Amino acid sequence: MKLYSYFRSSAAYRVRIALNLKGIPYEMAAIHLTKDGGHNRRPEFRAINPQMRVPALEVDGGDILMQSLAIIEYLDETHPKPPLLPADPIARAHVRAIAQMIACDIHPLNNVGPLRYLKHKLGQEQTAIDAWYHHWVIDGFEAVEAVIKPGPYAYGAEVTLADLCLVPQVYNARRLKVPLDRFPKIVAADAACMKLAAFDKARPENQPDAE
Ligand SMILES: N[C@@H](CCC(=O)N[C@@H](CS)C(=O)NCC(=O)O)C(=O)O
Repeated sequence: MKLYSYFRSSAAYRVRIALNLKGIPYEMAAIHLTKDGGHNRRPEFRAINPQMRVPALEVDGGDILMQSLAIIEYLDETHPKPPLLPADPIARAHVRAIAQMIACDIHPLNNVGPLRYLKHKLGQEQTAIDAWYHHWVIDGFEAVEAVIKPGPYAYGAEVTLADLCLVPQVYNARRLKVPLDRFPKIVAADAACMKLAAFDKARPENQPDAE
């Protein structure tokens, strides 16, 4: 498999964790998201992913998959051990909800494209952009904090899809200096995950394209 990734991309980070947890070997193609206006906007990458975003995963047979949650569910279906969704349908729905609170509601507001638009098209100062970033992370984390059940992971005793979304979002929040002291459950679940080699190996700092 070949993963199109960028060390700081939290969506790619989710997929790196899944690949590591499943023990799936993969080749990495680094796509720089900021250099020269973003190498993801070049025609050759657009041909790979028309959305011009990472991650994209080329699977055996040549198909190219997009969207981290779809990729992770594909990996979970094709490599069921360890499962990333609980067996119980109610628990599955809760885990998917936590994942989507982060991937669909927090992350898109803080993504490279919208932040660049705020700066270059809407002429916002960096302080206003940082305030925007902090606001949406804190707003989203308040809800996530209310629903997660660390035990020690975000939804119980096993790592789930919820953790794969939570850990990269916490990494981003720390990088942008969002205070996390109001979110003890989030911090505890993140710390539990970071003790696992699969999460450690997926960290941005441990990627070949890290700067
Ligand atoms: N919903 C998508 C989000 C993918 C995404 O937006 N990736 C970001 C990096 S985290 C990206 O490639 N941004 C490039 C850009 O906006 O120019 C997923 O979960 O895969």
